Amino acid sequence: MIGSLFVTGPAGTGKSTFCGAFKDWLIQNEYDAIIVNLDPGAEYLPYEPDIDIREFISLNEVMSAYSLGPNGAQVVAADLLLDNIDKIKSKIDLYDEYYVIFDTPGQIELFSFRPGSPLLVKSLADKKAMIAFMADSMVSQTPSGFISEKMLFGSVYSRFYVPMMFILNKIDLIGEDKVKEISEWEENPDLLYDAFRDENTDAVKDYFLNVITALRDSDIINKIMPVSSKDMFGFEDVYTDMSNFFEGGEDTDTMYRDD
Ligand SMILES: Nc1nc2c(ncn2[C@@H]2O[C@H](COP(=O)(O)OP(=O)(O)OP(=O)(O)O)[C@@H](O)[C@H]2O)c(=O)[nH]1
Ligand SMILES: [Mg+2]
Repeated sequence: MIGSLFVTGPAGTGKSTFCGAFKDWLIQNEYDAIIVNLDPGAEYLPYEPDIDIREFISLNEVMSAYSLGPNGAQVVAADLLLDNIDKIKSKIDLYDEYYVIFDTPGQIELFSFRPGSPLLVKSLADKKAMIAFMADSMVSQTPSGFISEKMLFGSVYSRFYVPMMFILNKIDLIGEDKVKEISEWEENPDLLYDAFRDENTDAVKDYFLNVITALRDSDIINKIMPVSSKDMFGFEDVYTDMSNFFEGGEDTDTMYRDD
């Protein structure tokens, strides 16, 4: 593999759609790419996975073997991923000069907040891992929504400590002016703070002011990538950031390298 891009984010933000569309974009631009589906509970995927965890783990079998409902079974299935690392890895090893895109479960906690999650990423990615955090534009268009997505982004970062991109997906739903406004919050967190204060006059302001300051000072507020997976918009920037990190071009603007 050239490198691995793990796509995570809250449920329904467009992770699977992004994986499929970004793979198509890479292939159209003559880069080789595969998708690995790591969601054992996926009933429908908007792409054909090249490697599929459902080949090794069946949610229905987990439910009956452990006498669990669907949510409990998802948690056990997420932990069972670790037992299947070697099988997935040996399949990935067949794709030498490929970008590997990992689609992860709908519930972000199943990918990010299980005890074995960091080991999973480390084992599958050979130190060449990036995380694409998918945020939904509809949520991020309010200051409080944007801050909450950034806090979640920081929370994921604290689990893996690999470079991350903040992808603002579904921008086709909010229009150019809103995208510009969100980008301005990113560039100037003081504007974000003012907008937040206008929105939440009753909020515990010191807490959020400190959060915004901490996010800014730690580079967690740094750069967003506006994308529409539906329209295949913004993929060039995602590719540039990803390839810069994997192939040692210019330093990536996103987060810290792990070497
Ligand atoms: N308008 C618009 N809709 C999108 C975009 N990307 C995804 N969607 C829609 O958002 C919905 C959820 O997309 P998915 O790709 O299944 O999202 P997901 O994050 O993989 O969802 P889970 O795995 O279930 O958490 C679908 O109806 C998609 O068609 C986009 O860029 N623009
Ligand atoms: Mg999905």
